[in-house]
Amino acid sequence: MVSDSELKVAVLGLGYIGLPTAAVIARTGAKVLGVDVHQSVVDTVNSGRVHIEEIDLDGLVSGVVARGNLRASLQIEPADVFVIAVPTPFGEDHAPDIGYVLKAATNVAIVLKPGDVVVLESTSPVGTTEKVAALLAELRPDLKIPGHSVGSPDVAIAYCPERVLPGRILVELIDNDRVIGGVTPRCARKALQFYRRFVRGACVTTTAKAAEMTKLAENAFRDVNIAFANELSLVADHMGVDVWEVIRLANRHPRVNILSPGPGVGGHCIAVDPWFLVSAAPEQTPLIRTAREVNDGKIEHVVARATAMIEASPKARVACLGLAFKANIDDFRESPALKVALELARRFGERVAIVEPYAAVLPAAFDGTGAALTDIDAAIETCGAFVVLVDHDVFRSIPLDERAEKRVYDTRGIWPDQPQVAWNESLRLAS
Ligand code: SAJ
Repeated sequence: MVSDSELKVAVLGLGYIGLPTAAVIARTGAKVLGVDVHQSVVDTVNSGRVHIEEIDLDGLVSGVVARGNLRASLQIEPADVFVIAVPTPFGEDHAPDIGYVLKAATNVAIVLKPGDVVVLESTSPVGTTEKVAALLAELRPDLKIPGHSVGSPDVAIAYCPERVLPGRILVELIDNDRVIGGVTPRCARKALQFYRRFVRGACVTTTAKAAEMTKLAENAFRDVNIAFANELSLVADHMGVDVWEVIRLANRHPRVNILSPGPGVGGHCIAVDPWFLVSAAPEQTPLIRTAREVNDGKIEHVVARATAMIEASPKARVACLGLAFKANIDDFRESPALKVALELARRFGERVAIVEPYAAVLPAAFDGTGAALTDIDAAIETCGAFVVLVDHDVFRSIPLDERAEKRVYDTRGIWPDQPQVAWNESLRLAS
């Protein structure tokens, strides 16, 4: 096995997963090349800076770039290990699009040589890693590709899903257990030797298909559980009961652990991945599909209740707190908070103040609505109504005396001490 400092790794895709992964591998002393299709990303990384917000990532990247262990390029180069971390979006019909994965594999094929290891980390429909192997076999008939040749194969191909939580990526990249699925058991063993270099958690080997489905199962599990909490919040709103109190009390049961309702489920993972299972096995997935629909439907419910509160306070300016898809991050992808705030901005225009400490300017979608980006102190001074959409720490820390007189619709339950006042009745009627 080559030493860490001799190892050459190419990471394809320098996004939320690829860049931290490349930096963590570079920290072991390996020579890492990050490959991305965007010149701006390549330039940013080569100057030692980052294009995404993630705790401690900027310091890590500037250090490994300065030491010459990480550099970025538009072009692939030969390496010992290739890690594919590109997006797998879905189309209008919720069918997954593995085009970027196949494009990355086509790139790898150009420089692949005997002894190399290829690992796919992108969340992918079951069977994708075998498609990657088939593509490599087609493009490189000179190499013995596992599953497509007899005798000992020249390269190893495996699937190892990322499992990191945005906001904790650098910690979880090291500490989380990893599931490593090989196209063959030998492939899994080769990939395991690579992950052992930087992962402290357990590395468990299996087949590529089982690893692919495991990743989808993890995110579908969370989606279904959040959908349960969101459905409870609909029932509680309908009944005029405080859902947060009910959940706190129910969770005192030793075998109950209800998650938190919110304005819906966002991000590029949990709101997307369950569809990969549904589209592959529609007849077998009524629960997973319904959970997706419940979580997406929560957005409309929140808009209706917020609208009722705003109409019941005709003179007040309204502050929408948060646009991010979850607390303490700058990621607005698939964000239910953004969708709700945008709809309220369209309905109530200049009355709406958007408070988002992680945004320097309002997203372009707000152009022409009349809503303005406002800081939290100005919002407290000028707004009479608050719609809490994201549980950022800075919102959570606002003491009661600064908001006791406000009308509040708190979709995240961050202010349990907020007085319940009569206008809540109008919210109940809207649900
Ligand atoms: N949410 C709730 N209520 C909760 C928990 C979350 O409404 O009780 C919402 C959040 O506000 C957010 C969405 O769900 O809008 C997703 O947030 P999250 O923190 O649950 O998950 P992600 O999308 O940031 O990361 C998930 C993680 N998967 C699991 O926890 C099973 C992470 O480990 C994965 O690596 C990541 O997806 C991914 O990349 O697949």
